[in-house]
Amino acid sequence: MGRLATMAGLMAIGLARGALAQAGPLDLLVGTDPDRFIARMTDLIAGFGGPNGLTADGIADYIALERAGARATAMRRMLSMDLDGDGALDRVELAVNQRAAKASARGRMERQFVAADSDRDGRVSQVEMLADGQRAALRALGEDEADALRALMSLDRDGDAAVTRDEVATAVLPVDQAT
Ligand SMILES: [Ca+2]
Ligand SMILES: [Ca+2]
Repeated sequence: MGRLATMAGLMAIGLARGALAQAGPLDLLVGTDPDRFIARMTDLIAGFGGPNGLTADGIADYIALERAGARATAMRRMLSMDLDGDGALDRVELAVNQRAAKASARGRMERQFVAADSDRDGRVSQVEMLADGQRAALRALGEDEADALRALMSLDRDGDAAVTRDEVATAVLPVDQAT
């Protein structure tokens, strides 16, 4: 998308907004497509909301679960190469795994090993593996996005500490489309 198109998109969003007139952390979630945002929020409320809607605890659970999933995926990938089961990955183990892998995967395995081996001793220790997993978790759901998700609570118009789909829609759609 070119600069002009981006500007036009941002202006359209600005015009389309109801209560959410101020720029803020939520902009990251709303992006240029309020309908997509509302669909995502509807799923989030259905999955993590309580009887009255999505609470701060529900948002925290969602953030933690998304990050845990990404962390587990990264750590599982490393642990599946740990042939002697000591919880760490060394160069010999990496080489055996690379020989068994497709040629196209070998470079990626090398890159991931080097990225995880923070102290450059040729071994990914348990501590380094966990740290690598934490980095993967933050790549999957970064602090900016977490801040934006937490800012959803600012849409709680009736002050019951829970955000409903209607409150989300009211915030991002013109008044006549928000029901
Ligand atoms: Ca090992
Ligand atoms: Ca190391």
